[in-house]
Amino acid sequence: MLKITVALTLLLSTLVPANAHQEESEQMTVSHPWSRATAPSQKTGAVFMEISTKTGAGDRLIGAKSEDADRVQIHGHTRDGDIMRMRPVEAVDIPAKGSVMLAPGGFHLMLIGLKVPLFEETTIPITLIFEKAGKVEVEALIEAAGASGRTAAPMKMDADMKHGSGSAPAGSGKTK
Ligand SMILES: [Cu+2]
Repeated sequence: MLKITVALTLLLSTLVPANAHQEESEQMTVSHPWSRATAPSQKTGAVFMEISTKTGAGDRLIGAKSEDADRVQIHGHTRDGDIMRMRPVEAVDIPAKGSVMLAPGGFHLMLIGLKVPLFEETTIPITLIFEKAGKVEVEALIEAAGASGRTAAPMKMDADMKHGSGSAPAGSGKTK
């Protein structure tokens, strides 16, 4: 019986992809934290993940840090005309018994002043700071430089912008 269990465990650990890792604390689950490989000259990087609360109260991500970066900011995106710009935000609200996706095109953690290049298939330690849950340590997996991530949110910008791009029918709004 034991042999079967061991075999099964080995089989499972082979099947589960490396990016399925997650960190759990009493109040939080952080699923698949990941970032992209960087060139040696690149001093910034973005980290993505899914954060879920298990409690009925919700929580807020209010900060983050990493020993491999000078500082880590929480960034969001806002639309500025046709351009999506990222900018620091104070916090990310995690709804009660809900989850928030930090994904390309949306919220992310910005690594500023990277001390080491991020190499594919290594990890970078990140400390997440929550208002209620306190510190949660995660290891973000470094994926390929161009990775969009299993968790990538679909980019809807193109479709949305088409509304305004066509020219209005000639003479609309005017009477002859
Ligand atoms: Cu950013």
